[in-house]
Amino acid sequence: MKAALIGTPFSGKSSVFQALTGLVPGKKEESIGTIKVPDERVDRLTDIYLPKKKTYAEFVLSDFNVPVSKDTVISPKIKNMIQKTDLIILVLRNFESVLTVEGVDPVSEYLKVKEDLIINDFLVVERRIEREKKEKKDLPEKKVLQKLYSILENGEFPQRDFISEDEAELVSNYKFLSLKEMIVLVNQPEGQNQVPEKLKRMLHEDKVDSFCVSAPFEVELAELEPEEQTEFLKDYGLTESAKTRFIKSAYHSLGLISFLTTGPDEVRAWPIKKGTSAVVAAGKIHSDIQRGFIRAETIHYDDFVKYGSESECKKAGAYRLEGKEYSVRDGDIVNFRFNV
Ligand SMILES: Nc1nc2c(ncn2[C@@H]2O[C@H](COP(=O)(O)OP(=O)(O)OP(=O)(O)O)[C@@H](O)[C@H]2O)c(=O)[nH]1
Ligand SMILES: [Mg+2]
Repeated sequence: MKAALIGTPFSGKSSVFQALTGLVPGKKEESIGTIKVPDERVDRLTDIYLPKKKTYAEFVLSDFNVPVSKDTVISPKIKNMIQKTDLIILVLRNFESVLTVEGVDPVSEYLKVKEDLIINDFLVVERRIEREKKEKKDLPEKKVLQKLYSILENGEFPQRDFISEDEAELVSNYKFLSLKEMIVLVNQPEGQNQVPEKLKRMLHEDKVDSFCVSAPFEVELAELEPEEQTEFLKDYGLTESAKTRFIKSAYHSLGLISFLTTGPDEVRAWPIKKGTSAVVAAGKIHSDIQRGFIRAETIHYDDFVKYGSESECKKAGAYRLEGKEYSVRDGDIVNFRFNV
């Protein structure tokens, strides 16, 4: 899964990048880092299978170092980058900064970015509908475009449940920005642990997940050993790091779950969207496995722990042979049988 940081200049994007990945962004145009998703199921299965390698689910995070115009943070480069990502992380500045003459106004920052994302898509939809009229062609996605037109025209985000997955698929080529999942991080002084009320209400209405961070505090925290981190957080009345909150929020916003694979080579967690069928999940591992899919041998992690081994699971009836359409569950340990 890919995620990308956007926001006004000096809002703290690069500091957030450092806190989440542990890497200091360089001078390059794009800095890339990974965020591994801690998963005790992977740890426990690794202790049992002793594989050569263990691999957690991960997010690949991008931070951009490109000039942003005064009028919009969605410059052509940023737009291009958003189109390629699964998740936008918008950082809003809610602290006084000597680096800019702009005042502190996270609500306006949010509304401006929202407007820019929406206008961008509205113009694309409008142009496409106009062209279709001229060409007198009936586009298969016409209805979806008309739906989008009416929502975007009102300056609203198309809600996730407003178009079905099939409809979204029909317009996937357009790479609409306003259909991307987004999380808002409000960067504010340490000790202020609440998103300002007005902003919170707006984000709630827009179905956008949010939480606040103090980026410099989180950078310092990320440099500590895990045990020290717990103490440090407690001193500030917190229980979770920004990294932990980000992972939870990203899984929630993107509707993700993880399934697991085991073996002598690798124990691994794979992030997929809730509701993904077994055959599509197989394709995440390799296209050959999807193409030659026969069955998904499945044991749920909880059953594996309860009965202690694969053979005990079989005796207890907890070992299942699932077909292509089986909807993979969080914590399923899957072995795909395939033939190519
Ligand atoms: N007081 C305060 N300073 C912060 C906070 N977050 C970031 N800063 C400082 O603000 C400056 C800009 O932070 P960056 O993380 O570089 O912000 P950015 O959004 O990446 O900035 P650009 O990439 O230049 O647009 C740095 O000096 C940070 O140390 C904060 O929450 N409070
Ligand atoms: Mg930066």
